[in-house]
Amino acid sequence: MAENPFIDYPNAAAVPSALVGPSSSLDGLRILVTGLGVTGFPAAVHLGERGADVIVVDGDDQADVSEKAQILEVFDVDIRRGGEHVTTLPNEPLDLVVTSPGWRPDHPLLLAAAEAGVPVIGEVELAWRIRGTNDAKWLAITGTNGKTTTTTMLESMLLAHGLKGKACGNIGAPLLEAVLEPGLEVLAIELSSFQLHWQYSLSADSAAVLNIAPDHLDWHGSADAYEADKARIYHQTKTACIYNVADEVTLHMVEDADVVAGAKAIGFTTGIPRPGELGVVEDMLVDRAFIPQRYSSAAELASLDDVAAATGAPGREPAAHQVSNALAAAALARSIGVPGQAISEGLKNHSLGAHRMVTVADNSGVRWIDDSKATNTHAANASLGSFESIVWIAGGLPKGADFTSLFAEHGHRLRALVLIGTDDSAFREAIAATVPDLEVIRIEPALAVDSGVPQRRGEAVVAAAVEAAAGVAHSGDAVLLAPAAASMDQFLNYNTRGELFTQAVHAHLGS
Ligand code: UMA
Repeated sequence: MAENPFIDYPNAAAVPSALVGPSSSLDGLRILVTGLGVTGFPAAVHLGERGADVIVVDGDDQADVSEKAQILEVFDVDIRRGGEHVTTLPNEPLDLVVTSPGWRPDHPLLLAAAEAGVPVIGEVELAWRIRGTNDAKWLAITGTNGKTTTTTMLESMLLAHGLKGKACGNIGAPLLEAVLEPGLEVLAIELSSFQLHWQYSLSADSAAVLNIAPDHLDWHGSADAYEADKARIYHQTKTACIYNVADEVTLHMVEDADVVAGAKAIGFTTGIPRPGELGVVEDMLVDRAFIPQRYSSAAELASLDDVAAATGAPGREPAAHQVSNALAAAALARSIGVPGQAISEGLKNHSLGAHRMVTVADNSGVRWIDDSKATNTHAANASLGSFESIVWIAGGLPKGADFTSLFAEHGHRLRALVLIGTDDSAFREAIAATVPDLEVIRIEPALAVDSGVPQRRGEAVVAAAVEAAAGVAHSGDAVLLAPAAASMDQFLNYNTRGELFTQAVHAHLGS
């Protein structure tokens, strides 16, 4: 288990004290926001609106930001775009840096901030400090996989109980906007390890870590550092720290966490639960944690059929990882008193998001599956385990991952590998070590650099991958886009990668 992560923030105490609550004046504060994306834009608007002198920097000077610029202009926010603005700090003196999650801690600009003694925080820290427009409860979710599904399941359960709940955070709806939205009663917050890295005073009502497998090693530097950042979610939890009984790392995180007195450790398991856990008995999800009679009985919450319906597989047996996700969501909901009936209703009303094991086409016995959301080996492992014979489309930004165990476990089901991605070396090494005879079709990367700026040209790559897959697939095969890697080397994000794949499949089939 990694060291306590709350020791390496020498500058945390230097965060300006004016930054408390949603409305105090920030006049006179100079704040640098790194990134003009989903996180940086609302941060710059909010800080500018409160009177701070805000500079926003972004290395990309190609994206169309005209609408954002128009709004930021109202608050005199100074926007500086292009490589030359992100190599070091601006010349102006600074009181604070608010960074976007995609910026690595070893980014030269963030290293320069540390060197200059300027405190750096992320959006979660900022949102925690300024909360107060609503009095919403914070239910926080992290883990390597299943975060988004668990977050939307939780939101659905809250809504089924008549609560004004909202899914936000890494899911794509900025947390900062959610804390400023009047009337919200509960926030279902998906948090990534990147976001957790830059926060240190969050005190969620309840928090869950779903599972831990190595991911984002390039960003964090090591598996220990990744784990330590994930563990931050439990810091100062007030009501329930929810962990996965099957993943003891998550239990150790709870044991090591510094929580508010009275907070309980609650496990979830796809087996029969012990007191203090949620789990499965026959075909029912049950609660032996949040009921007074937990030592003698269990409360029924929902059925496995409800989980199947919630995950796009009505009438079938739900996948084990989806049962886990549903139990984690149920535990968070139960921790604030949501009744069993709303857990069941919430699951029935829920549908899976796009690019998660979506059957795009079923033609001449070949199923075309979009699981572009499988951006790491852990997710791809679950995906590959779902089919008997596969033409696998994989590759992208490997994020320091080792693919050996994927090939060792699933090599026998692979008819061929269609390899996309600008850097295929980690895949090549894994194949050489495990399934050297596997047919590999390499698709030429399409990343081009114009005037020093990378242009993502994934469309041609995906079209070529689909043609190649069609050439080797037999009836009974699944052609599976489950890249086991991030998309950003050739695509804007995994959504774009999945959409382009879907279009290419339809174009190929003429459907
Ligand atoms: N940028 C630079 N230099 C850098 C990195 C980024 O100039 O070194 C610029 C980019 O050009 C961009 C801006 O900074 O214009 C912000 O980019 P960002 O990558 O920090 O992303 P945001 O648009 O702020 O979106 C982030 C999350 N992105 C990442 O963590 C990479 C979104 O999660 C999240 O939905 C959003 O905040 C709201 O919270 C996406 C994601 O891929 C879906 N998350 C990873 C995952 O789920 O695995 C963690």
